[in-house]
Amino acid sequence: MQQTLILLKPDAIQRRLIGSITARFEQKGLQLIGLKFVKADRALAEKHYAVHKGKPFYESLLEFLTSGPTVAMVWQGREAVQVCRNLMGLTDGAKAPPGTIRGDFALSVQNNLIHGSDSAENASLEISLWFKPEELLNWNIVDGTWVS
Ligand code: DGI
Repeated sequence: MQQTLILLKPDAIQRRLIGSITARFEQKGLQLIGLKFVKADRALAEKHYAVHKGKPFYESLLEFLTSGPTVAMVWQGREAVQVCRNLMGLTDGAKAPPGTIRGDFALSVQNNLIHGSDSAENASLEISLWFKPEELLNWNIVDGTWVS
């Protein structure tokens, strides 16, 4: 079973899309094991986007991520990292195919609603940035054998 970090970024909250986006992960069959409402500070945003340090859009990306609350979630399931990336769609909302979250709800490159870890290794790093171990819940999902 794989775990991945999903963030609903400040534009998703401002646009009242928390429910519509979260529904897609539930409907796919993934299991939610961590959930919180967080206003990231600069230090957290810097760690989260460390890989982009030095790029022209870095400062604006940090400003965006710290501009308001985010919903941080950990989803678990078979191939959860790639499954979530597929549900999200391409980074640029204008290029993301219809049927994906960004394809259906986003037009911008930066304000693209959602973050999802891009590898299992990054997922475990990012989960540890946003969650304490005791904030992740191990619970028995009753239809698990039907879904995966
Ligand atoms: O994993 P993704 O979020 O799909 O994309 P990423 O890890 O390459 O980039 C992280 C975020 O940085 C992305 O969601 C939006 C922003 N970004 C990436 N490339 C550009 C960008 N923002 C601007 N303004 N211009 C870019 O070229």
